Amino acid sequence: MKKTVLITGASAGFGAACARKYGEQGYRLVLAARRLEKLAVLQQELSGTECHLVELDVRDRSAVAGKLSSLPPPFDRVDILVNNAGLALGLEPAHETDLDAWETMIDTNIKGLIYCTRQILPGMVERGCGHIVNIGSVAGSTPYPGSNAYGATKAFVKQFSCNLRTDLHGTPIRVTNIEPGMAETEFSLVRFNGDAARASEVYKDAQPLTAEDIAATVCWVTGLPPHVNVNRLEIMPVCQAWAPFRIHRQEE
Ligand code: NDP
Ligand code: 8X3
Repeated sequence: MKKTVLITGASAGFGAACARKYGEQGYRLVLAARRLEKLAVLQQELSGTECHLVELDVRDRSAVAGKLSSLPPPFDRVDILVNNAGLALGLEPAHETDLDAWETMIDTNIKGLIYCTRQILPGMVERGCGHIVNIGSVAGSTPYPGSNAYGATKAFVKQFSCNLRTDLHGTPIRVTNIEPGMAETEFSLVRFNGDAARASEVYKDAQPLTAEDIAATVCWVTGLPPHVNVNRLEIMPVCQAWAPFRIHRQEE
């Protein structure tokens, strides 16, 4: 039977690539994001795929509840939820950062993710079928300068994913946290507030992951036999690795 996948943040980057990949594989799609016009273009591109678009700001708790509880059949039976909507804002050190930016990241990456999960999960449990894929980040495990609140939101996603697994023990529902490293999408453009030159510096002379790499990973994880649960999957481009510890030495 045809399965339904709901992807948040489907208007760009990983989310749009997941939509294309699941579309190719014959899934029915529920695509959510704030930029409805981008979703409409994607829907046109995916002609032949059953698509339902939802203009949604995941930070808006009542909109999430209202819109995701009133999906028209057959889109209302969500088999796979890809909690992908998210962002980083800025790279300033904690003492210089904009508190609004921290709040936006917390509202989107943490609160948006739990609103969507809480809305979709009961139906999965009732039907005895479902997979929640959260898009975390290497930043949820590895600190780096300027990651402050962003990394902390992804650490939440990592632990929340594990805790969901423990609550769902005894049900067939699967939960996976995908933790990508550097990938070229609109991510840096958003992080640097539309500064395209600064965003492109991030990827200069490197070979970052692509959105398609992550979509292939998400589809692979959800396509595994139903008794297999990938708990966490960290994925980096070969050109990226961890930094050494930094020692601040006193001046002579
Ligand atoms: P993009 O900026 O390309 O895409 C982000 C998507 O999230 C867009 O579709 C955007 O849609 C959506 N989004 C942002 N805020 C909201 C909101 N309030 N409500 C609904 N949708 C929202 O970035 P990526 O594809 O790279 O990022 C996807 C996820 O992957 C994020 O969670 C990010 O933290 C994570 N990630 C990214 C990495 C990277 O290097 N690119 C690495 C590791 C993790 P719209 O603006 O239309 O609402
Ligand atoms: C996005 C990857 O390294 O910029 O989560 O934090 S990174």
